[in-house]
Parts: sequence; structure tokens; C-alpha cells
Amino acid sequence: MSNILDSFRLDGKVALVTGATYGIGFAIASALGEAGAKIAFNARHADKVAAAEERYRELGIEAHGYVADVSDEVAVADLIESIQCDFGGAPDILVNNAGIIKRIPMLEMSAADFRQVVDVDLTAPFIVAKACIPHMVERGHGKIINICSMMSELGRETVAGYAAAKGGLKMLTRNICSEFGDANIQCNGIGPGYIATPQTAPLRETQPDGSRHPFDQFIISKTPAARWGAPEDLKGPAVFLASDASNFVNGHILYVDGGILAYIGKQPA
Ligand code: NAP
Ligand code: GCO
Repeated sequence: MSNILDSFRLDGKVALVTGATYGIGFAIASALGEAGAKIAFNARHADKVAAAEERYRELGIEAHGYVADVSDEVAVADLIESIQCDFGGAPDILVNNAGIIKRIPMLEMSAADFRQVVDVDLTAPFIVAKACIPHMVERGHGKIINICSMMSELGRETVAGYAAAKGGLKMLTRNICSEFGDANIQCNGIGPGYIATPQTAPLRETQPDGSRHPFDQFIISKTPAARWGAPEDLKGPAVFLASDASNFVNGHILYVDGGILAYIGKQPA
């Protein structure tokens, strides 16, 4: 008799997690590996890819890293071909995690800066998904998880490009769901709250007087859990959306935010 926990296992599956040399991508790739998947990952810097491979190995996770810029369509085509050669097949699971942010007031942001953020955070997930979907259709199943954001729902000063991209990524998620649901491909999003990674380190820097960064205090007041998230908080949701346990979940953005989106915020003391 099968056990419900078996439906969360990923044995025999190949997972590609983009931008998984550290941060959220590394945590998600580790979780999928712990659930049994073979891990392919990429990033732009060879030294960080090599270092990450060693860290995965130390965790007992079979992971092979590739140097590839997700915004480069030719590099992505080569990446998928390399995965097919190295793993014996294209990814069953794709996590579009790689992303950047530029925090610049809109009137000071160049169109080039705006385009670069949209290129990596929105166009690249389209490129990578487009490279993976034909193989998933042929195989009769596939899982795509797009890493969205609080900024898929909310705006704030200085993140115009990022919010536009992450809002678009929410709708790309729903469109892939719509176009490929009948091919047994489930495409969902994870919307992390504020997570302590290198990307948010500037928002958490201790001030010269030893006080916490004002934004750090702001996020604590806006989060019912009264803490920043850790990359590890995303591991369970990622395994769920990558597994058979979520085969009838499609087009959904799962916010892993400690309750930020539900909460008006704590009254200042
Ligand atoms: P991070 O610490 O900056 O890590 C980003 C990862 O992506 C690194 O591995 C980086 O490696 C890689 N990367 C960046 N640009 C790339 C490109 N063009 N091609 C391939 N790899 C690339 O970011 P994070 O905080 O872990 O965030 C990961 C994802 O979650 C992003 O999509 C981010 O927008 C999203 N997110 C983050 C938070 C948060 O609070 N941290 C919250 C919500 C959503 P290289 O630079 O070496 O390429
Ligand atoms: C910012 C932060 C956020 C987080 C995340 C929140 O400057 O507001 O970087 O954008 O990265 O996307 O969900």
C-alpha cells in the first residue's frame, strides 16, 4: 500500500534549478536533491559553480553545475543539450530561480537598466521554459516553478524594473499553465517574502551607529512571523510543487512570506 509521503518523492527525476550556486536556488536545489532528484544547476561564474558543486557533494547531493547566462538563448539551448547528454534526458522539473535586482529610483533608472532586469527576471524564464517544455510534452509530464516575489503583488520605491518583471512572471506562470495543462505540465510560482540572502544583504546592513537598517526594522514590522525568511523556508514548498503531490495544482503562486501579504503591519511603537 503506497504512503502519501511517496507522492513527495522525486526519485528518477532530473531537476534544473537556475542560479543555484547560493541563496534561494541552492536551498531549493538541495531540497529537490534530498527528495531524490538528480540536480542540474547553472550560474554565470565558473568559480562559484565549482564551489557549489563541492557544497552539494558535501550534502550528499548528486549535482552537476554549468556556466550559462539564462538571458542568452544560445547558451540556454546548449545548457539543455548538455543536460540531456549528462543526465540521459532533459529536465523533468524546471525551477526558474536565477534573478537580479537593481534598486534605483525610477526617474534615475535608465531604460538599459530596466531592460536588463526584465531580461533576466522575465524574458529568461520564458527562454528556459521554452527550451524545456517540448521535452516535457514528449514525455507526458513536467513541472515548472517560477520564483516570483512580493513584488509580483506589491510595488515599492526603487524597484520599478524588478516589480514589472516579477508581476509579468506571475502572468507567464498562469499562461504556461493555460497553454500546457493538457500536456500534464504543471506550472506554478513560489513568491518568497523577504529572505536573508546576498540579494537582500544591503537591506539588512548594520548601521554605523550599530542600529539595524531601517528597512530591516520595516520588514520585521510588516511580517507577522516577525523575522526575515531563510532560504530553508522555501525547501518544503518547492518539493511540494515539484512532486506528484501537486499534480492538480496549476497556475498558482504559493507565497512563502511569513504572512506579509495578509498583514497591514504593526503600529510603530
Ligand atoms: P541571489 O542571492 O542574488 O542569487 C542569485 C543567483 O542567480 C546566483 O546563483 C547568481 O549567480 C544567479 N544569477 C544571477 N543572474 C544570472 C543569470 N543571468 N544567469 C544565470 N544565473 C544568474 O538571489 P536570491 O535572493 O537567492 O534570489 C533568487 C531568486 O529569488 C531571484 O529570482 C529573486 O528575484 C527571487 N526572490 C528573492 C527574494 C529575497 O528576499 N531574497 C524574495 C523573493 C524573490 P551568478 O551571479 O554567479 O550568475
Ligand atoms: C526589495 C527586495 C525584495 C525581495 C523580494 C521580496 O528590494 O524590496 O529585494 O524585492 O528581493 O523580491 O519578495
